[in-house]
Amino acid sequence: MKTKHLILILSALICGVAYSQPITTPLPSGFKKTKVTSDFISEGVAVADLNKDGKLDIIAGYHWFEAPSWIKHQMAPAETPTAEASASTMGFGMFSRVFNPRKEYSNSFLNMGMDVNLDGWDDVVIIDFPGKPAFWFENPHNKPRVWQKHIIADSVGIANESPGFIDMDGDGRLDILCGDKAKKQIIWLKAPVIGLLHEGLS
Ligand SMILES: [Ca+2]
Ligand SMILES: [Ca+2]
Ligand SMILES: [Ca+2]
Repeated sequence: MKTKHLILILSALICGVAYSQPITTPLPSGFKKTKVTSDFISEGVAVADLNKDGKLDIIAGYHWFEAPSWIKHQMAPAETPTAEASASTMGFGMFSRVFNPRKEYSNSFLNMGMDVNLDGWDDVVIIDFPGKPAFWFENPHNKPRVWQKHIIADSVGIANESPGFIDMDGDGRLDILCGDKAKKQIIWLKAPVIGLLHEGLS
C-alpha cells in the first residue's frame, strides 16, 4: 500500500470519515469508470467545492465525497428511527442511512450545491421525497461539526416530477421551480440574496 493512501486512511479514521481507495476501470467507449460507492444513499447527485480546496466534490444526499480520493463524509448523523416512526415512515426516506433499492426510495431526490447564506462557502440543497420539506445543509467551514439543517419550504416536489434549479428572475442566483403538494400549485422559490445569520461560524 502506498504511503499516501495509508496516510489518507489514518486521517479518515481520526476524523471519523469513511475512506476507501477509488477503483478506476477503462471502458471500451473510451470513458474511465471510477467507483465512488456501492451504497444507495441518494437518488440525486450534484457537485460543488465544499471544502474550498479548488477541487469539485460530489454531493449525494446526506453525504459528500471529497475529491480527489472521494473520501466519504456524512453531513448529518444518521437518525435512529423509533419503532413508531419506523412503522409509519419506513420507505419514505426520513433517515440518513443506506437504503434498499429493491424496497424503498431514499430521502434525497434532487441535490444542488450553492452558497445559500452568502457566506462564501457552498452549501447543499436537498429536495426530499415528493411532498416532504425541502431543506439545505449549512457548510461548517471545514470545522468538525454537523451541517445544520434548515427547512426551505414544507411541501416540495410533487405535481411536477422533477423540480428544477433555475434562475427564474435572472439575478444570477439559482431558484427552485417545483410543485407544492399541500396547496396543489406549481411555484418557484426565490433564493436568498442577503446573507443569513448563522451561529458559531465566521
Ligand atoms: Ca473540494
Ligand atoms: Ca454558505
Ligand atoms: Ca434568481
